[in-house]
Amino acid sequence: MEIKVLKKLMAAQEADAEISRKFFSDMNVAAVNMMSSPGSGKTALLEKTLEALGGEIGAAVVEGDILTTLDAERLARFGIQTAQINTGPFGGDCHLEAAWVRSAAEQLNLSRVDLLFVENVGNLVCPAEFNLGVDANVVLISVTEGEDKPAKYPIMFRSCDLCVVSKIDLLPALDFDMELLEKNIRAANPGLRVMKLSAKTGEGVGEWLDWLRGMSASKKQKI
Ligand SMILES: Nc1nc2c(ncn2[C@@H]2O[C@H](COP(=O)(O)OP(=O)(O)OP(=O)(O)O)[C@@H](O)[C@H]2O)c(=O)[nH]1
Ligand SMILES: [Mg+2]
Repeated sequence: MEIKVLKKLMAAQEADAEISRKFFSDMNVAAVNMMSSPGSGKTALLEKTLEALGGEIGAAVVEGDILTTLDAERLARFGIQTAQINTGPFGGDCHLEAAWVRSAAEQLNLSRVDLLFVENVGNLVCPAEFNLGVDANVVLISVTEGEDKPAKYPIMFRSCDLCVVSKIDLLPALDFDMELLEKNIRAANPGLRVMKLSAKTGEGVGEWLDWLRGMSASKKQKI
């Protein structure tokens, strides 16, 4: 019986994800879901991205946090539209769900938006289980988290299209084995594309921006 209930719940999530996929497609936006442990650098990378892109690509952000609008405020400084989802008032969920993201996105004027970033709640476990119907799922892992994370949290790495290894400017201060991390990533998801970058120094950010340009170009341009 429990299994049946769980199946029904997840089937409802998948149905919602399909509605969102159609919504993003109708709105002609490329939706990119950013996931990671708390503090891996999702907002910092978005800040760097918005600074580097300027107005080149129309962007907007749906922010997910248990409480606060701190990250949305950091990103609104770049003159983009932001919509905040706080899960705290309704149970403090540690992930976002497709219907919530769609409702938040519906609050935005997407007529000039080509790229819609979703910053998920900082968590390496739960967000991976919820299909948001986006165009791409991205996981960040910072070099301070340890090489073993893809082995310990494989579902996240399996459910993503891109893995960003962040904070590489800190490598000289750490005993971090990049080869071991990459081996663990490949074991979790052999085909997963990996990019290494620092939002602080900008090293490697060019490859990320090119990937975003490709995502945006896969949709009809609005500007
Ligand atoms: N040295 C260094 N620090 C970074 C880099 N990226 C982020 N940080 C720092 O890491 C901390 C957390 O960064 P955030 O961007 O807030 O992380 P987040 O993933 O958005 O965190 P949550 O939204 O709380 O899950 C901040 O103090 C950042 O300044 C980087 O590339 N290099
Ligand atoms: Mg953040």
